[in-house]
Amino acid sequence: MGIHRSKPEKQAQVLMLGLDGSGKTTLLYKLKYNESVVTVPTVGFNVETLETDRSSPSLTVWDVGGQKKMRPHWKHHYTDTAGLVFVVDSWDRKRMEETRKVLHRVLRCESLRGVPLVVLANKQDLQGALSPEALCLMLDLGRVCEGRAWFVQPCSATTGAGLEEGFRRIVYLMKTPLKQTQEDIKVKMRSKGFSMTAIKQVLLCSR
Ligand SMILES: Nc1nc2c(ncn2[C@@H]2O[C@H](COP(=O)(O)OP(=O)(O)OP(=O)(O)O)[C@@H](O)[C@H]2O)c(=O)[nH]1
Ligand SMILES: [Mg+2]
Repeated sequence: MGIHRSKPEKQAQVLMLGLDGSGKTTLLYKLKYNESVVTVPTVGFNVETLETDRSSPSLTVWDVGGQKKMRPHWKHHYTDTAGLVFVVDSWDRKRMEETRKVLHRVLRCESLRGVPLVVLANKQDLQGALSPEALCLMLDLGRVCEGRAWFVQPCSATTGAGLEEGFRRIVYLMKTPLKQTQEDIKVKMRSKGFSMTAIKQVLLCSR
């Protein structure tokens, strides 16, 4: 799926998933109202509209509860999803294996085939948080994201750092065919004088 038309749609659905406690609700309200809310575990979902630039559709963002008992409901949101945002608690190494399994299961769903993915490496404000590169490896993203556009964005829902970039990235991936995405990154990095090694490293995190 995705948005590959010259005239933008008025709105596009972005589905935000991730384990319970990864920070989905906190970041949704930080983005929408620039407020730090005190959250309780989401039972059901929250939905908010985020405006983007004029040439892009506004985003209807669905934040669905991530507790185990909520995960069977995720699939009901897949059909109209144009972009997937998967939020990870980068600090919690103990739950990385669970995170990997859950993410892989989601990505195997036929109805999400080819849907672009942004992994938000959240809680970067905490000392000892895993880097995006480390997350790429631990979640085995290179292999599981074969055939889809993807990117790992470091962020903090507490400070707000990286959140807008993450959602700008999902809009970009939804609008841009996969090959073009990689080419754009290469050209931009070359023009800024980055070495081929650095470019390859970035492409590893953004196929
Ligand atoms: N330090 C830090 N804490 C965060 C960050 N984002 C969220 N938290 C905290 O993590 C806890 C869980 O956040 P939620 O936003 O409720 O998590 P959730 O992903 O919506 O959880 P479910 O609704 O159960 O799926 C809260 O105590 C938040 O304050 C962050 O970037 N940094
Ligand atoms: Mg929540």
